[in-house]
Formats: sequence, structure tokens, C-alpha cells
Amino acid sequence: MIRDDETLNLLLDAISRFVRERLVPAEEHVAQTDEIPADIVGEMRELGLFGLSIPEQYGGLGLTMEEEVLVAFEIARTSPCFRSLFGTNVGIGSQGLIIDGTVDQKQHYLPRLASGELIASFALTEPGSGSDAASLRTRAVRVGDHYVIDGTKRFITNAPEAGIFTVMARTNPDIKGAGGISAFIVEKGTPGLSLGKVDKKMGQRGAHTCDVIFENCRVPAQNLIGGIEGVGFKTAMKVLDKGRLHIAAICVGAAERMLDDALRYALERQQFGKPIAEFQLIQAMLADSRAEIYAARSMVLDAARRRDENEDVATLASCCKLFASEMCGRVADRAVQIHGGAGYVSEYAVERFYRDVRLFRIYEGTTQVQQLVIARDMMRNASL
Ligand code: COS
Repeated sequence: MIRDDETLNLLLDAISRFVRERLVPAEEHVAQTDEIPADIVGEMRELGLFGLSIPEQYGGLGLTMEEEVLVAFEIARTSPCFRSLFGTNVGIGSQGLIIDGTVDQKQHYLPRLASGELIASFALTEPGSGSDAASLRTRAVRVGDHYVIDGTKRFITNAPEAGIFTVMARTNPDIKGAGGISAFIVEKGTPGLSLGKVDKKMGQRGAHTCDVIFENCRVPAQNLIGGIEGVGFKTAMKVLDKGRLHIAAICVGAAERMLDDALRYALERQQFGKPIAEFQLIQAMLADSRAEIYAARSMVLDAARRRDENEDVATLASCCKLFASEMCGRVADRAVQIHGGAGYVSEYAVERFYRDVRLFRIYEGTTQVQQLVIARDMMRNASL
């Protein structure tokens, strides 16, 4: 649902220019230093990137899902670490509050998330609970007007930068599955909250993850999202529905970038007396990539539009995440192949992208979790 074409196009143009002129030239520096320079973070704030999906009344741009995926297509044409910094504010870090938070909670946190003054992280995964998210063991025990949280969260994106954490914890130990889980906002600096050492990842340098550890961490009861116990797992799943669509859009943008790089290389690189792009086996890789990107782009736009029409898109979001992330992996592989030996050395961005995009098939639900969500939905709706 595009509300205002002209304003949206101005935003898309500004982001596209920012990506080309500021982010792409900084990619290699960020990969070397593992840090995004402060001036670039400042420009991201000015562009409104931290508040893309936060309602206008709280200082965000209030983009519809369709508008958001169009932005994601553009922003993903550079290292995914840039998106990752504001991605948790746009997606999984803030959406729990937006979807299920009380008015007071929204008023308290959303304006600072929208401006980028505050970074939000989403703390669901644990050492013993990844795909089986409902088995999480972090506990939150009510004591007077506080909850006392104990447990460890793992691989938490932006945790080193975060000012607040959306934390899923078990408030009812008698309910082993989803129904015993509640969602909380926990602020950085709360006594009993500490961080592990930053993870050494395969790629996405510049984006940071680490453990988040809760030891006797007292959180005010008013930080229970929505003020209701036992619905935290559903909050997390609703957050992930939207997040999966967003990541699918990021996969499309990243694949477009890799294909652009591969095409340029194929047009320049000469073998057997002509550009390698003139060989049909190279053309097949280019063409398959082009077709698959187009399919993923179309899926993502369709699902985003349906979400804007208030359709339940849980299954479609999984279809998009499944197809787009696997597609992105295939495009990365072909892009390296087209570059040949040059694709294996870091002189070319494709070597870095190949490692960076591997994560897309894993986080916010692995490909296998998406398959499970889709197949379960088919079985539920099957008429025998
Ligand atoms: N929206 C709203 N509610 C949802 C939902 C959704 N998308 N998906 C599930 N629910 C509800 C169900 O309706 C059910 O509610 P009732 O008990 O009232 O019927 C409850 O949540 C439990 O759902 P379900 O029984 O399907 O849960 P499972 O434990 O079987 O797990 C999967 C479901 C595997 C899909 C879930 O654990 C999952 O998505 N895992 C991956 C987690 C993930 O993506 N981690 C990435 C880390 S975060 S970056």
C-alpha cells in the first residue's frame, strides 16, 4: 500500500544515493575494522532509517510493509552489516512494543528508537533453545512490583550496542511450552544484566552479536509487554512474521547487488579472446539468477501488500524467507563462480558477500523452520 508515491520516491532516491555514495565505498573499511564509522551512523539517523516502521506519532516514518520492503531492496545493495545496525529498531527489537505494547510503553521507548538514540535487541534464542523457541528456559519470577529474570540469551544481534532488549522469559514454570512465556523490555544498565564477549562470526563484520546474561536481574513489572503474562511467545512469533518478510526483501537486494557485480565482471573479463559474458554457460548463471531474483521480488511485494491489507501472512512470510534466502545463497554461489579465482579472494566484494549472506538462511528462523511453518499450515487447512 503506497500512500504517497512522490514522498516515497524521494526517500528511495535518497537511500539509493546514500548506498552508492557513502556505504559501498565504506564496505571494505568496515569489514577490516569491524566498526561502522560514527559519521555514517549519524547520516543513517538523519535519513530516518532507525524509524522506518515506527508509527509517525512516535517520530518514525510509519512506512507500510510494501514501502518498507522497497526500502529494504535498496539498502541491501551494500554490506548487510549497515542494515543490521538499524534493522533491529525497524524489526524484531521494536515490533514487540509496536504490536503488543501498552500506550505508556510505546510513548516511553518508541520516539528514542525512531531517532536512533536507542538501539533495541530481540532476545529469544538461548544456548539450549534455537529453532524450538518455545522450550526456552530463561525464568522471570514475580516478586512484588518487579520480575526477577535469570537465564542466558545467545547470538543476540546488536546486543553490544543495545539500550533495550525485548526478552522472552518463562513466567509460568508449570507450562512447559509457549503458553508459559512472557515478553519484557529490559534496559541496559539494569543490575544483573551483563554481556558475553562479542561472537567471532563467519561474515557480517560490523554487525555484532553476543550472549546476554541475566542473573537475579530485577525488572519493573510495568516492563511486561502489554501488561499480560503468557502471551510473549505469540508476540515473538508475530514479530518474526514481519521480520521474515523484511529479511526476504534484504535477500533480494543483496542478490541484485551480487548479480550486478558478477555481470560487470563477466562483461570485462576476457578469456578465449572475448568477454566471458559471451559464453552461454556464463549466461545461464546470469539468467537463472535474474529470473530467481525476479520471482523472489514479486513474492515479497505480494506478501507485503497482503500484510498491508491486514491478511494473516505468517505462512507467506515463511514462503518468502525460505525462497528468497535460498535464492540469495544460489546467486552468491554463482556470482563467485563467474568471478572464478578472483571470486575467492577478498579483492572483490563477492567473496565477502558470499560469507555475509550465508546468515540469511539461518537467522529469524532457519530454512527448515520455514518449511515446518508452511507444511503445518498446509496440513491444518487440508480438506480430506
Ligand atoms: N502469530 C501468532 N501466533 C502464533 C504464530 C504466529 N505467527 N505462530 C504460532 N503462534 C501461536 C500458536 O497459535 C500457538 O498458540 P495456541 O497455543 O494458543 O494455539 C502458540 O503460538 C504456539 O505455537 P506452536 O504450537 O506452533 O509452537 P511450536 O512450539 O510448535 O513452534 C515454531 C513453532 C517452530 C514455528 C517456532 O518455535 C519458531 O518459529 N521457531 C524458530 C524461532 C526463530 O525464528 N528463531 C530465530 C531467532 S530470533 S532472530
